[in-house]
Amino acid sequence: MSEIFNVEKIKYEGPKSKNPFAFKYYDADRVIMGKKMSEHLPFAMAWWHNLCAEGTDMFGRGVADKSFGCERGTMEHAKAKVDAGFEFMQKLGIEYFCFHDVDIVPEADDIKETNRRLDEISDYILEKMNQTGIKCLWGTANMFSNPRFCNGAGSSNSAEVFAFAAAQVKKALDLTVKLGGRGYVFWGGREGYETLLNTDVKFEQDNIARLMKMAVEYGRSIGFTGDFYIEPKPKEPMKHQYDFDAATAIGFLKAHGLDKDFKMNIEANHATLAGHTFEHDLRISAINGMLGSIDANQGDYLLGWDTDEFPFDVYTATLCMLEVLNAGGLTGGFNFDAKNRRPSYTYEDMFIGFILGMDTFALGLIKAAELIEDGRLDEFKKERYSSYYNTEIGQKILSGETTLTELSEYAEKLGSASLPGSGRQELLESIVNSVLFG
Ligand code: XUL
Ligand code: CO
Repeated sequence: MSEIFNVEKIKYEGPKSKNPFAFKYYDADRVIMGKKMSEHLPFAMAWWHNLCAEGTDMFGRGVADKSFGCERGTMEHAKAKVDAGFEFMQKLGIEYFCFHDVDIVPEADDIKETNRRLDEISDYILEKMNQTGIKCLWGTANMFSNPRFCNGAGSSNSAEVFAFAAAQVKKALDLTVKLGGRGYVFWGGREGYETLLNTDVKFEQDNIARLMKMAVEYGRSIGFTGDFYIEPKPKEPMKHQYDFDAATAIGFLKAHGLDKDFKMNIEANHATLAGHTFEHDLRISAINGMLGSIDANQGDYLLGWDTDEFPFDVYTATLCMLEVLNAGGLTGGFNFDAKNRRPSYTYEDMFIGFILGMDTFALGLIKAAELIEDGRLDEFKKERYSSYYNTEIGQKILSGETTLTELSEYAEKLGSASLPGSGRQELLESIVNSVLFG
């Protein structure tokens, strides 16, 4: 088959390389803390951004040509996207992909025809997977683009729309199992609301949980053993999205008894839109045993919406990888839910975007491992809480053997408390800098 991209396989050339089509830091076989980089970093290509999105925005149509020589909206085009995607992933050494149902086929007016197309294309994808060894990280259903989902999917006010959402989830689960996906994602899409004046929040949230429970039941019944994920996002497209952030989504899952089957898929740009750092949402997920997967991208400090940029911020990537390493890794992977800036519209830019993202996370991994080996951050944190371990009263608090009365007597005896130890934030920040740049 003739090649689509006029780019050679991307190789590791090291930090001194000036070749735009080479990795400077991502060296798949390099071992860091006992594991290969490629195992620490199961990277995935997002079908939607990479093979579908042409740079359309509110003010203008697409500038990137993703027709791959075919008429858009045809099955021939859908197959050309498969060819392009697999060539692209192979050339970059990307081992996984993620997809929505409607990324891989054009949606028909009748869902029966859409499902037939999905069967046809998934046979073709499976063939390519078997030829290349490339795997599926996760699948999902797009329940936000079709106008029927204008009031949400599981949270829709229409039972008919709810049924169509359920039908899509069922089919997307079938596809995910067929393609051996590691996980299945629920991104809230339009699960949220614009105004309380017309919204029964409890009714809508209970219905979302009903849909998720049915998904778990059905998924397990067809042999899906992977994790279900919620991908939290605070706003956009709806003003209020129910899965605001990791803490909110985890609370929702626990309240509905879904926490055993679900984990989080944390997207960097969603965390920052929620007013958190990326690493904050990773930590909240990890301490709840729910750090599953990552949508690797970044936002823009000056823009208040989801810009889905390829990650270049090494500082953030380092703090992210610190969370991931401390949590013992991901059961999912690192999906580049990222797109080129609109003026970077060529095939070459697609490769350069991935090289940037993969190198950024590779550097983050290298530096996070160095920070762990350095040990000063961990040591400081241990010392910071030491009064709970090396004083009698501290031990009693931890073991639950004390009471408000006893603590009150303790405080009264002392009369006034000394200040807690210094947080030394600036020192810790300078340690991070010296490990990054020293
Ligand atoms: C939207 C977003 C989605 C999910 C999958 O902001 O991140 O692409 O990752 O539906
Ligand atoms: Co995402």
